[in-house]
Amino acid sequence: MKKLPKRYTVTAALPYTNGPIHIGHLAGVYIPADIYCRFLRCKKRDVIFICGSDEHGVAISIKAKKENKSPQEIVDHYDKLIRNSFKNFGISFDNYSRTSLPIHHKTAKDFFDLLKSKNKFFEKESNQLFDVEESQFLADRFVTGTCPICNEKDAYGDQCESCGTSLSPEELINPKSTLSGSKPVKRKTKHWYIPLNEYEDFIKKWVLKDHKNDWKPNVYGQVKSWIDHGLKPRAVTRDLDWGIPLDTKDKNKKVLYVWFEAPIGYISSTKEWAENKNVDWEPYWKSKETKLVHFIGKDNIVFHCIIFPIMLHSSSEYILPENVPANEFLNLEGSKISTSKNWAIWLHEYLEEFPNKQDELRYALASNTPENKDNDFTWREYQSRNNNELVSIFGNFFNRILVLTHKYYSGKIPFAKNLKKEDNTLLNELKLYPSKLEAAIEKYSFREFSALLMNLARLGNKYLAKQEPWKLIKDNPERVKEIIFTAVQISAGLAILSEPLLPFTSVKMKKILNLNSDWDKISINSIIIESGHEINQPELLFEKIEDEKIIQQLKKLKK
Ligand code: B3M
Ligand code: ZN
Repeated sequence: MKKLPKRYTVTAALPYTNGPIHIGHLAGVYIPADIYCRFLRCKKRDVIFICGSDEHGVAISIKAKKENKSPQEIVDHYDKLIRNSFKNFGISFDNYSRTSLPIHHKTAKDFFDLLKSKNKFFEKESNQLFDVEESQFLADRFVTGTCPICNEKDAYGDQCESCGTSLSPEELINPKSTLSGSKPVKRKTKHWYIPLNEYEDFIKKWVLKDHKNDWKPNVYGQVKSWIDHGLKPRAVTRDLDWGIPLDTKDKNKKVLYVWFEAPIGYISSTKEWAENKNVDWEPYWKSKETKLVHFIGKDNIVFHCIIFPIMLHSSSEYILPENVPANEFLNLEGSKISTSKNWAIWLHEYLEEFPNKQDELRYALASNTPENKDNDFTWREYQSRNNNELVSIFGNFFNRILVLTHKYYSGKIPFAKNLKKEDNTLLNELKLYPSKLEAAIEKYSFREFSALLMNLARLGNKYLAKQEPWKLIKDNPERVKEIIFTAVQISAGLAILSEPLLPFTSVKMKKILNLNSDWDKISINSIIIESGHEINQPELLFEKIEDEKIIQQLKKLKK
């Protein structure tokens, strides 16, 4: 039996504060991470769930320019919007910070100085792309061109989003400034570089050997293809006026590259959390007894599986991530989600149009998580997941049992004299669910988690349909007591085991059942609720979503 980690540090990708959160972010990163952390809390593990806003980077400067606002105004607006929509949706971060805060500027600068003091960087003067009209050096999203690896038309100066390769501006074919559209010239400038090429053996051993079997194939495959292409030195500074200044005194606007400092944002957010809790942050990032897991989308794999681990490794003070279960992309109604084309379902808008239906979306997205390949969200499928599964199976089973308990026994769980074979078969099946669900989580398979939970409700439904207690109540009331007693245990199991995936519904169910939850108890004894226990009045857990609601959403999207 593998020794359990003493504590868990779980991070979710820091969203850029240049736009709202959409369902693609939720499906790929935040719901999986939230299910994982809620599950660990159900198991009473020591876990911190860390995130925050990623507030630097060229994308924010571009947005500011476009809206004729300052970058600070842009990040303040979206940080608030994003923070609120995560909170309303039940993404249970232990801390949500932001990289424009002083604590992050200091933490990132200290990290840079630590590596510099260990001679982990080298400084080099080179010819960089420069936009004369804007008198601005061009890096990252300030420059676009054809990707030299996959020929994608609009690759960026730091990364090609379609093949994921990390690039440098001078590698782009036919580069063009995204500020003025002009053809860039070359200008001399000095930058600090991290020689990633010197760490190829380290990455080969750590990823390609040590994590060959426990990292997801899509992640392992991408890292392997980078290694095969060979790692190159990467600039960790930029000539920009928005970012973390390298040296606050000198005015030539050298800042830390956003992808150098953003992952350090996980550490600053942990420090902020620890300060608020008055505990020590270091064990969560420096102790070998800590399991570090990064939840990200596939376009962030190179930064979380190669660059940031090399930074952590070369500091010789920090631990490395145990796993980076990156998911693929979620498409919407057959097309790629696009912020610029407004082809997205924004989280804050969803909550306005479907108030209190967080779990309905969580369930639809988790059941469809793009775990190993891109997947498609359709409103029709969302409706059928809700109507045919949450309403007709899960909610219907839970409600019928409680209505019968009130009808026959005025809300008191009946005493069952002797359970029959089919009752015990069902109860033994219930006992297996905690470990079945745990196995799915350990594989970061949230689709499986979601399907298993619905299966348990199906078992309950099937049992009720077969036993038909409503037909026996006159002639065989004793048998009905046994049936209701057995079925109530399934309801209680669902209330407890649904917490990671359906947190809002789980709270409702436990309230109705008057139940405290203990995840691990179920695998020992599936009699969760004793006879005589009083339950409260039932309320419907889910309601049907009508066609016109879906048609309205499709119209809105196509507009
Ligand atoms: N801000 C997410 C993105 O690519 C990026 C993640 C940073 S995690 C340190 O949208
Ligand atoms: Zn490419």
